[in-house]
Amino acid sequence: MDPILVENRGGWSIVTLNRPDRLNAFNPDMHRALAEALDRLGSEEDCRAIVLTGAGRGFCAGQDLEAVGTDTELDQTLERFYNPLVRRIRAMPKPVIAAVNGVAAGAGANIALACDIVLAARSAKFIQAFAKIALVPDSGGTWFLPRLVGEARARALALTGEAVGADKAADWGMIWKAVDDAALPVEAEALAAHLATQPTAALALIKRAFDGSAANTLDAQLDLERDLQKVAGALPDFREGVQAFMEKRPARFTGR
Ligand code: T3D
Repeated sequence: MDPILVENRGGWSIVTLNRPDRLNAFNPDMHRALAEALDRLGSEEDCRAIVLTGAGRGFCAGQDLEAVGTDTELDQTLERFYNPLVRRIRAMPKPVIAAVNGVAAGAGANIALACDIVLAARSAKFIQAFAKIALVPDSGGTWFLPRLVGEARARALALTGEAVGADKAADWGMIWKAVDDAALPVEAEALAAHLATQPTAALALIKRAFDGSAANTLDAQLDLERDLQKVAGALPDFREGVQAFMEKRPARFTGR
């Protein structure tokens, strides 16, 4: 069974973590297949949005604990697999939507939070499971969580490993939206299909602006916005957007 499934939906693609009997926990084969798929989709011009989801009843249970390394190897697993995965998602020059169809635990939760937009089925749960096995949250959890939900909630979630349901995650601002379970695929697909018609190169610049804001002062961020706007202003899609507005018609963006 392929650990990763990729379907091209015409303008956007859906990537499915596919080890359902292990709640899509990561082993090296799944890491390698996901890296290969994301690299390919990242450079495919006709793929303008990506949905990441899980097969079966879970999104991802993090590291496969049957395939876990020894104490001396854990840092290597992060260095080889998880850290590049988070960096790949953040640097992807098109939107990445997490469609969290069920439990997202450990690194599985934080990989979802690394995505640009997180939609979750109402029955899904986010669990910082690390402390329960005497590990430290990884895959960006200690960076994403305090920024999304604030330090008090982030610390408590990491220290207790308590599950957060999709509705509460949405109320707390950890994710964008919780939707009825049956509606998740429909909503995720509609969102991806919409984004695939939008000015992809400009959306990539928006991603860069937000990534910069995490570490920048206001002054530095104003400079970054200026620099990115210069790039955006030279894009064909900017000309098309303005022209469409003036002509009172929907824009026909090419993504360039
Ligand atoms: O290597 C490094 O560098 C370290 C990196 C660490 C990154 C991490 O992600 S550490 C955190 C690892 N993940 C966990 O600790 C979560 C473990 N799983 C759970 O706590 C629970 O399974 C869930 C809360 C996620 C779901 O619970 P539930 O009751 O819905 O399902 P279940 O019955 O526990 O699991 C279903 C099956 O999936 C079961 O197999 P079985 O009994 O039907 O044969 C279970 O063993 C398997 N499974 C679930 N999670 C994992 C797993 N198998 C291997 N690894 C898993 N992480």
